Amino acid sequence: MSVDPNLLTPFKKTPAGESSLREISADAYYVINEVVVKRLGHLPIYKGDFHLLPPKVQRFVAEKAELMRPRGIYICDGTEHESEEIVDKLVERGMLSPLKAYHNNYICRTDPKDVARVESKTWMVTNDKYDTVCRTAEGVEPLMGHWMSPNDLSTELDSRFPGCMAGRIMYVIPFSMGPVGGPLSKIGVQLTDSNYVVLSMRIMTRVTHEVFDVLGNSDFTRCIHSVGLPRPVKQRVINHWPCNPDRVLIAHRPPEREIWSFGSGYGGNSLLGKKCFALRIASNIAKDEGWMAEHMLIMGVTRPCGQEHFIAAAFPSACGKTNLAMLEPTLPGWKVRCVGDDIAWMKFSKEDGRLYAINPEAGFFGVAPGTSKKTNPMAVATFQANSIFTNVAETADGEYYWEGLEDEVKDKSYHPNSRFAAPARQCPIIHPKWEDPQGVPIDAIIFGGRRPAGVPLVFETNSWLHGIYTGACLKSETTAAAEHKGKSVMHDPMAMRPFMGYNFGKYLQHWIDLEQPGRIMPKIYHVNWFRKSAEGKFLWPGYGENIRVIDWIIKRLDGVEGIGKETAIGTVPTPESLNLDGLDGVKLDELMSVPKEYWAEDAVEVKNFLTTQVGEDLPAPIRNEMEQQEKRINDM
Ligand code: TSX
Ligand code: MN
Repeated sequence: MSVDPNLLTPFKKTPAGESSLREISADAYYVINEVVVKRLGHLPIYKGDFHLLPPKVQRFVAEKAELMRPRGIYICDGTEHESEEIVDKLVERGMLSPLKAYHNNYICRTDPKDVARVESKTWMVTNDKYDTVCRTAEGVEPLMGHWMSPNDLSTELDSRFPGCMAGRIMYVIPFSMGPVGGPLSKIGVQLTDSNYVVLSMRIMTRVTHEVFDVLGNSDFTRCIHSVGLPRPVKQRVINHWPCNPDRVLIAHRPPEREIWSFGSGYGGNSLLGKKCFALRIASNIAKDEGWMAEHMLIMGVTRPCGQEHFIAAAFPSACGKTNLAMLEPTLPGWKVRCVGDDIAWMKFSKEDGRLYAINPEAGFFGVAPGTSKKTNPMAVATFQANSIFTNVAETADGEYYWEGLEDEVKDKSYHPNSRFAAPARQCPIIHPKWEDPQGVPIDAIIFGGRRPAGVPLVFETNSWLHGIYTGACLKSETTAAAEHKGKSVMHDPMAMRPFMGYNFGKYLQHWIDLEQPGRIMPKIYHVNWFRKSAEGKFLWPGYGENIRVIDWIIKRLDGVEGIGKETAIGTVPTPESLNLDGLDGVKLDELMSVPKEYWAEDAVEVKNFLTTQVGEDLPAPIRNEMEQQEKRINDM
């Protein structure tokens, strides 16, 4: 069956900003309802009952089907049968192959041109440019946020989406970020022509028709995704992975709660619930509604005495966030349980004034290389079944392979950004409250980065405001792999640089505004597992030993006296206060030192960064924190 071409109107661009791709308004809908349904009537519905969708979802689906002209519609329901049906089809086609050493694990290889998030093609679309980016100094390219005008978006969409699903099935994925119906949760509906995306969304989000029942009063985020390769395909499809790398576009319309993604089937480009929705769009919703959408893990830490604390932590990439979220403590009697490894949605309770956090995701989409029984046994246990591996290598025995695994296998090709997608519920140390719709109460927020020099293992910030300032100054060492620039320390404010949904100055102001009478503000810390000696050796063993740092943090939360030494940047542990039982050779002085020369130079660099990048948008209280800290450093 195919679409009757006579029923397809050529796509018309509307003037001045309003893309004609806008969904039909509720008022206008009844007029054209018949037309839309008639058009849809010629489209086979491969699964699901269109008429059972809530009217606003019907309008969304019908309008976008008319635009993208798929050969049929498949309404996902999240059942096991659905997953089997799609997996079988993909295995038959060669897009997926079973990893025979495990139960229900599959491997998938992408087109080598489609292997990572594409920041340069990711845009926020707002009428006012300065709703997206800061008023940077003249000639300075904004580092956070990438703005496109609504008019330009119309042009870009009009040249990509009409007819882009020709010959393909359009999958309708109803999903919830957070437990379905929970007070902190949000609904999305993603349209996609990629069944890999369907399978991945089923792991990473909660895909179910139940979301339609809770759509009554609330709205949903509209997610439109296409691999951008209508049939008949003119290019060669590599690895059975359709994509259109030259035409990639990922655009967000925060006021409309809408996401358009074209040309890539990979990760954050195509699993729109994750970075696009749960961070970029959600941070906008959070600002409007008074809560927080952050790039943070959530962990529960239980001390030998049985008391538990919850910690949220933000790190730039390549700092081992997933490893920390599933930490195996080396100190006896301690227990860590994982609530989430990437994103935290947090809101202050009106009842007890504490900050409650949920993990909006349902799975882990982790970097595979470096993940092993040694570095993260709990992650390894999590992906033994029902997982999808993308761009990893496969051994002759039907096992996954990448660097860092126990057995060294040569000549196996995996990509450095290869990934596992695994259901969170399979994690042996997943927290019993990980799906509590109310969330868990956060006692401390940790920022961190890869800082080879100058930055102590841990320090406590002086106040909520000083903590925000410290988060705004977050930096981390990166390997500029492709450019062969070697390693360099880059700014990644709040670990949100690639995920900022709006003007970073306004984001900082939002954090400031969160401090209100009656609220119990979490204490804010900064950690650095990656400080090196003059000889280039790591000064801290890291991994499971990091529990010793968390022990100190919790003692500080408890108000234990005499364990902190004030410095210009915050409070570091006194030498005796860090539990080093059974650890030899840690050079504590070197690890904890706050060198004046380093921080004086850093103060200048940071001031330059905040002045040129945030400019007038930098809230006065943060500017004040910056000036106070510079003074303290100069007085050292
Ligand atoms: O994840 C890491 N964490 C956090 C763990 C809970 N990694 C890996 C980062 C890449 C994703 C680390 N690497 C950590 C760390 O705490 N620390 C280091 C640096 C390091 C590497 C090797 C050693 C020590 C430190 N090896 C020995 O000391 C023998
Ligand atoms: Mn992340």
